Amino acid sequence: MSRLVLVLGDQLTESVAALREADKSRDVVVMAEVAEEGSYVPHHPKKIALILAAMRKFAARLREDGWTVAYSELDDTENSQSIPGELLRRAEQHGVSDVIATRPGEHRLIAALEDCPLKITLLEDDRFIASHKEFEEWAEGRKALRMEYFYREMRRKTGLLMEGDKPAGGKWNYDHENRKPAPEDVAFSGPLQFTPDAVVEEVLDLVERRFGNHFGNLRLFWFATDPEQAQRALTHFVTYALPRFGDFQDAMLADNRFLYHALVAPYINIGLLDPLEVCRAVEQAWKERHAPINAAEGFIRQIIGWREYVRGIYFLEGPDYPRRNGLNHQRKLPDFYWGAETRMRCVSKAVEQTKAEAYAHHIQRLMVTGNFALLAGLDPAEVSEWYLAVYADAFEWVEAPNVVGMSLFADGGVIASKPYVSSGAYINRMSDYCKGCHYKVSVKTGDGACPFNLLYWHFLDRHRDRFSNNARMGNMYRTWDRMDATRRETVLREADAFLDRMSAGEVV
Ligand code: FAD
Ligand code: DLZ
Ligand code: SF4
Repeated sequence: MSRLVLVLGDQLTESVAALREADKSRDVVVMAEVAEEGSYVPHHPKKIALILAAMRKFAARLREDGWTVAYSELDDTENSQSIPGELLRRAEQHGVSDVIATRPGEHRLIAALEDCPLKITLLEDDRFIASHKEFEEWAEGRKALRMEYFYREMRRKTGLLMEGDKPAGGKWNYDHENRKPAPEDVAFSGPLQFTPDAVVEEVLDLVERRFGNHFGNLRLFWFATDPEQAQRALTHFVTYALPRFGDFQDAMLADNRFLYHALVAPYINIGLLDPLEVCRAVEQAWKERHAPINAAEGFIRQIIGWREYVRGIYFLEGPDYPRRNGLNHQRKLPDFYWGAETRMRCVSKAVEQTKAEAYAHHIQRLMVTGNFALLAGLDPAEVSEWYLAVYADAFEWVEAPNVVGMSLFADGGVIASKPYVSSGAYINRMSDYCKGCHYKVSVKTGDGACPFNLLYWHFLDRHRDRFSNNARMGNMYRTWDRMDATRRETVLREADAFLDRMSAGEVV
């Protein structure tokens, strides 16, 4: 008896669990481009194009390799436009009722498959280093689930950057060597870019027609859309950018969108690159003395540490996690997140490049758009939806913990031990944004005061009950309390006025 084998748009590898379990000689692979997945949040057109182009190429490979593939194109008249709908249609067409699928990376889609009236077997997605069971065992009984300790377990498990049972170079973590401010010159011309071939061009036209109204520029489209291209993009990064990745990991430049970043997250997340192989390539560059330890460790930590850890948290915490609002923030997302004018140059530049590239690096996401959202008390659900929509690498299992947990502290401190908030001073130290800004980062109140400076104290003041006893925030509260009372009142009044103007739709 044959079965249907579901392969989703972020499961594009022959080694995905459902394909390993399937029988090429009799099972039917189901892949479906559907409007529901393209629009449950308004995904950036570049992200949709990446996924659909990579899906089409992957389906072609499977067919060449002897698989039977039932592939639904978005424009097919019979297309029911949802994943469960396409499974039902194919089940009827092929006279089967059994389906094997790799568990999706989003509770929404897992629930939809569980509700589908077919016999669906969900297999664990094992394209990760830690299984759910391993993560649960690690988390069991711990008071705090801090990434650093989990990361060490992953180093031991993989043997990456290990010398026997000791970390290479003598230290587990070179984080303090990853914080150089923005360099004058960047000696890397950016990620490898690919000219669209016929398959990609066809998808671009389709996406333009169907999702052209979504936020984001579709063209120039240059992403890799198959594993060979993605591998070349990785090699390009390791050769030309990795050696300086460590130093400038946290730096930001207004006119350089990529600095020394890898731009591989979209490829890893949809299955074009294997995370462990990516790490092995980076480790090899360190062994060959091509890259220093702070670069190799800094990069590998992001993948076997942060990436694995946030996935563990997403599934451990359960389906309500993405909707948490621990600080009860309710303010609506301002239009400047969707490209409307703002005078805050840091925010404007981060949004501008997000619109152009479906990309911003982690410090832009955390300390510019995320920091602002937290300081201004924006509704985490709206903020999270924005992140899920606008980044090419955004899938809920990785997006929600980073946004709801790490950036907005809306999970009540499961991920972060204190909120990532900063005044304008941090942004000024790590970037060149402030130089050309309408606001003055050195001005704390009055004309031209940087909004981050005002909102920083406003945040601390309105959450005093929650944070004043946090040992890591004591200094912040002591500084605030030492300010004279009139100054504190001015700061709070001006911060309120700024928020009111912003919420009224004025250009701020
Ligand atoms: P690099 O800076 O070159 O880093 C190397 C790799 O490490 C990345 O490719 C990625 O696979 C991994 N990585 C780095 N940081 C993280 C992290 N915090 N969590 C998981 N993986 C990480 N990453 C996503 O893949 N999808 C998201 O939706 C996403 N949303 C984010 C939202 C916020 C608020 C923040 C602060 C971070 C988010 N990240 C997300 C993590 C990080 O910003 C991106 O992985 C990174 O910017 C991708 O670009 P890159 O490939 O150039 O990464
Ligand atoms: C993100 C996305 C988009 C835009 N389109 C499709 C699609 O048409 N078909 C598909 O199978 N998958 C798509 N995806 C990826 C899914 O949304 C993703 O599998 C879930 O969010 C779980 O991570
Ligand atoms: Fe951003 Fe303030 Fe600097 Fe302007 S002055 S770029 S608002 S941090």
